[in-house]
Amino acid sequence: VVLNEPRDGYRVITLNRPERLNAFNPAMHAALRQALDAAAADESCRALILTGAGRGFCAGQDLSDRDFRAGEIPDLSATLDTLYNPLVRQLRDLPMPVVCAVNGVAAGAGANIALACDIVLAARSARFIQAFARIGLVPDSGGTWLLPRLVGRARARALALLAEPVPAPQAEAWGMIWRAVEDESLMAEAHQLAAHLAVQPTAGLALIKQALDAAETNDLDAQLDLERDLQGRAGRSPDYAEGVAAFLEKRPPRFSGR
Ligand code: LHQ
Repeated sequence: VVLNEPRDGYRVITLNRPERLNAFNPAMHAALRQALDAAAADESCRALILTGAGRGFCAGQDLSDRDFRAGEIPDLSATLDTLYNPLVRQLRDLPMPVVCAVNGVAAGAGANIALACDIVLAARSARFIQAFARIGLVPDSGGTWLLPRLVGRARARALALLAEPVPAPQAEAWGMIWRAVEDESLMAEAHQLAAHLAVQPTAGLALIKQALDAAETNDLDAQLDLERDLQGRAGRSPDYAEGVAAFLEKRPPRFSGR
């Protein structure tokens, strides 16, 4: 249900239940978590691409799953606690950049998991739907936190309350994603980006992610202190030494990722 393809310096993780537009069931959650764990444990893996098989990226929770059928009273808090929330935390805490290649519709939790990635590329024909309100639910997987930060309060409210689709070019114009690209070139662009990131100072990039995440809740004073601490660590890294040496010697750097 999840494909894990190693490339030179990075991995492509593909949600693979195309007949259900890659909707999440427990097996897909487990396989995705395992693929992310394996990537995090592999020092030679310095970037990730997350994408979907077939015409969709991810339609969120599989609503045909037995546990979510009408008639049984589901414990959705438990579902979030055990499946979606750990996934979002894991994505956010990965010590390498994650490029999301949104190949088609991203709905419900599928939209918010895409938006939780570091750099979001989307095919022009893709769309993002906060589908939750259509079925009486609340945007989850970090959506209520992330959306207002990405697109502002007014758009976040309307998107969540109306559950209207946002086409990828609109998402780019609003700053919800990095770029919308031609459908045919989506994967080529994602690979180019991941291959570039895979030879950058990975440990430094992980510190950048940490700083930007903390900035969402820190005040300026706390953030200045954090920048001081993280820069201290970055300054002791072999890749900083290599970056400066390469600059002074007017040659391309060879970063180890450490
Ligand atoms: C699906 C799904 C799907 C099953 C398409 N499930 N089959 C967290 C915690 C706990 C519980 C609940 O949820 C959550 C978080 C959530 O994610 S809640 C939101 C769940 N997702 C949705 O409400 C989206 C439901 N899907 C749709 O609205 C549409 O399918 C979209 C807009 C994504 C795509 O529309 P179309 O391009 O017209 O495709 P389609 O509707 O024809 O779907 C293709 C097939 O995929 C179809 O099956 P079929 O056998 O008829 O070909 C759909 O039933 C199936 N599918 N989404 N979430």
